[in-house]
Amino acid sequence: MTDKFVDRLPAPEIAGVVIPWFTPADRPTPDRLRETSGLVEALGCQLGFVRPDQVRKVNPSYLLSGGIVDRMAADLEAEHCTLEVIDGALTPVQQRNLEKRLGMKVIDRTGLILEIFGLRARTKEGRLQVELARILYERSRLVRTWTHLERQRGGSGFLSGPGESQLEADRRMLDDKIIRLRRDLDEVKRTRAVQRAGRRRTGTPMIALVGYTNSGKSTLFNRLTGADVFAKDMPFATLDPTIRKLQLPSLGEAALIDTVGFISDLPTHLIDSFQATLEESLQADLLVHVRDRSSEAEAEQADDVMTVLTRLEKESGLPLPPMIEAWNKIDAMPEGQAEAMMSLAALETDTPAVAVSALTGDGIEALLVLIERSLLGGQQEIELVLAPEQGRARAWLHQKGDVVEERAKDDGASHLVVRLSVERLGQFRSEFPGLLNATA
Ligand SMILES: Nc1nc2c(ncn2[C@@H]2O[C@H](COP(=O)(O)OP(=O)(O)OP(=O)(O)O)[C@@H](O)[C@H]2O)c(=O)[nH]1
Ligand SMILES: [Mg+2]
Repeated sequence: MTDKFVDRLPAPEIAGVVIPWFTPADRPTPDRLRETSGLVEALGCQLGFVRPDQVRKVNPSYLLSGGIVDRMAADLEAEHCTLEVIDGALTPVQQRNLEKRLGMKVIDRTGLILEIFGLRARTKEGRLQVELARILYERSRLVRTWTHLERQRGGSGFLSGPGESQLEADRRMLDDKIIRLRRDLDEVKRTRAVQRAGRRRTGTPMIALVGYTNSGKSTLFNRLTGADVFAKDMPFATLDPTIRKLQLPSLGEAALIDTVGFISDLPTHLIDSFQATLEESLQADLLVHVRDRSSEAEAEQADDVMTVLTRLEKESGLPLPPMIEAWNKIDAMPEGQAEAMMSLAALETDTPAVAVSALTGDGIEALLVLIERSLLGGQQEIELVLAPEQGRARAWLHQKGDVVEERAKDDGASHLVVRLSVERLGQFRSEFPGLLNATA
């Protein structure tokens, strides 16, 4: 059962792609068509055809109406396609019915994104996360298939056919794998926490790039750090987080993180599995939201990014760090528009912004200045327990920080919640090493 997904698709496949839409509001834009084509190509497939199709009434067996499925079958044959991609969500039953009707493999948007992640994962952590996402996806399908079969057999009471026990066994096997993978991932998470603590101790501010896939995060990362990270015009070029040193004009050394991009309808299982990677960004002192201002779908993309971030914030319990925006790719705009974009960015007050081009280096100096200013202005709340003999640290915090809460514990220790500027926090860390980590 699971092997179906663990196996790579043999390349090159020729894919016929249908983007189902339901109401005028979700009619695919040219940008969405490009995004879908990019996803299919990122899988190493050739494009037979890409076509939006309106679903006026959902057909429970195929999602799409009989007429559309017939036309699809004809087009798939005419274009010599070997794979059908439905850029939407299929139930397991719909997927199986379509595969039977069309006589080829059918994958939906989640399946497509999981396949791409599978190709991109390079580090141990990346591979573990993708594997977990696949198995969670597979298991959710298994359960639904199973209940479906059960319903079909409904009323037969005690009947427990060989099919059902096989599915139960499959489910148990997947559960075992899930437990093993989560355990391995916990190990990775612990290693990361140790590395992070090391950076904290030295007081190095951490800055994370976040944004929609293909917005230019890696290009900006390379530009800012002089690194040579893989940046390419394709979705999910980056999967595993990379950290490099960055020199700020007056604060000196900082650490910059480049990480996986977001996409609309990011599969839930991927968010769950990539929690550790994504949370790395939430631990930063500052987020730089990289937006491709040359894209027509820019506003929706920014919304999608914020939706994922808010969800992560809720699930992890970690508050979102302060955020600024880098409005990227201004070189790809007509001159007048680029200038307008720059003035607009300067006026931005809610989330401070700078217009840049990661490609040409335009605006990079201004971005560095804004990063620095935001780090200095940023406040962070820390929570720690100080033993009675750590009176000097306590006095330091009272003098230089904003003590929000202080409680004396039975053993004479004090429990403190303190707000500090990022700069002060760095000073505290270097002056009193180990105090924050001990209670973190
Ligand atoms: N014209 C222009 N193109 C840019 C700019 N920045 C990045 N690009 C291009 O946009 C494409 C995607 O860039 P990446 O840096 O890989 O984007 P990313 O956000 O890291 O993408 P993922 O890792 O896939 O999420 C590449 O073809 C870049 O050359 C820019 O300022 N101007
Ligand atoms: Mg990248």
